[in-house]
Amino acid sequence: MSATTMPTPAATEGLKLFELAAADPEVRFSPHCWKTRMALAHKGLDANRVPWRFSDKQELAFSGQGFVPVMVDQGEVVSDSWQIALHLEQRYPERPSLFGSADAVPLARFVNAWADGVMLGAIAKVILVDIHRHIDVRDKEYFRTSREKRFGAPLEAVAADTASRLAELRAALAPLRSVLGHQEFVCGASPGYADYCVFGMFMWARCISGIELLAPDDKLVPWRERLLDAFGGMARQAAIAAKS
Ligand SMILES: N[C@@H](CCC(=O)N[C@@H](CS)C(=O)NCC(=O)O)C(=O)O
Repeated sequence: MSATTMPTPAATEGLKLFELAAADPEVRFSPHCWKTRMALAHKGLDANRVPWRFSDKQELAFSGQGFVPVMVDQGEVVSDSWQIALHLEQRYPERPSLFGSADAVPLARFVNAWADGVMLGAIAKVILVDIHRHIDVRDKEYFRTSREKRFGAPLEAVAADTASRLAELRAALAPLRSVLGHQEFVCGASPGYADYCVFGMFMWARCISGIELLAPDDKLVPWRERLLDAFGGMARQAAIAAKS
């Protein structure tokens, strides 16, 4: 049985994962938290998943920083999705490998950096207003202020021209499209952590926005479908924010 056909496991005792939640606590939309969800499923693990909001910074004080995902594994605290992936690989070597081999870790690091550096900003420009609409009322002011500072303009102005923003995103995805024209997954014949770094970005948009990022005939669609179906359809079944 390959990693992705393994059924979604039951919650694993001793593993706790703090995940960003929308106003609806079932909607967990952070791209980085999705990388970790997929990594856990790949390892056949699950965690007690705790909803966290931007305004709950003090709840992460124990981790020494203020961003999610934060994972607690048998009392050991690990923050940052990349560090969590490395931790899971090291702590659970007998379970399916996230990277294939130690030699492949640097390349996965590049894919993660590409997803964070190129995809995240391009997708944000499409879905910022939807994120603001669906987050908890206590988070709205912080989100608006911090993101308007980051993008240098009001959220509505950044996301105003959806067609142009989508065209920019789709152009930026060309390298991914080229790779997936030759192979089933970024990692080759079966998915690995590099796939989850990219897929997490799509899950971010899927969970929080009604806007479809890809054209129906995009070569990336079949790859995304395969990952939505992985682990017993875990990602496909994830709660999404109610369209309004
Ligand atoms: N490099 C970090 C990034 C984590 C990150 O930016 N998390 C966001 C949620 S997607 C967050 O916690 N933001 C809190 C804030 O903006 O105050 C990782 O990969 O885990």
